[in-house]
Amino acid sequence: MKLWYSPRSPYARKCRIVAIERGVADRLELVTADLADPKSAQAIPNPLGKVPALLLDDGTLIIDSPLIAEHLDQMPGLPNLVPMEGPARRHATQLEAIADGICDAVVLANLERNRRDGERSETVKTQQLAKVERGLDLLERDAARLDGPVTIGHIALGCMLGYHEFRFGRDWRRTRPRLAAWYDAFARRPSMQETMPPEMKSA
Ligand SMILES: N[C@@H](CCC(=O)N[C@@H](CS)C(=O)NCC(=O)O)C(=O)O
Repeated sequence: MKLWYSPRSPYARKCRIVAIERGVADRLELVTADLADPKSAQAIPNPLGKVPALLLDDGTLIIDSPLIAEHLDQMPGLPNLVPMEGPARRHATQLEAIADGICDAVVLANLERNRRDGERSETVKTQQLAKVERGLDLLERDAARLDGPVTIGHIALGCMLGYHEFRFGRDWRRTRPRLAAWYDAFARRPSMQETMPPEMKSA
């Protein structure tokens, strides 16, 4: 099966980490997409032109990172990352949803600030960054709940914090010491290191 990804995409990174953590990464053929190059973006089999996109050997297309992650989690491999049911599942998938939602806001705020003069909306950028701040505050308040076995929620959170810091710097840490400490420890995992784009390491 083939996974289209771009190295900086936090959603694609989440799927690659799931594959590594579950010991199924060797089953994935990685296809790099350059989202800034229309030709490369058009080659992504996702009609929405987004990564990640997973194409199974039988031609089935799976898009949207939570669904791709769940598919990778259901393959035979190391212990699961998406709990099957009950409060554990709700907690893991809610954490994934808030982390992905913050990522969406970071992506939009970054797009907005990079627009040309005259096209940029400070209002949109400010609104998106306010979502990021509120989301990070919630995660800081709930940081005690991050203890326990690694799930898809932790992986999504690690990818989001890495991407946010890459785009908007380390200021977020000032008022979120518990989240920052959690991230620093989590970022040392081999799967996080292996999937970290070089420009993120030096950011
Ligand atoms: N909800 C999607 C979001 C994927 C997404 O927005 N990917 C970005 C890269 S970080 C993308 O492909 N953007 C290109 C575009 O929107 O044209 C997921 O979780 O997979």
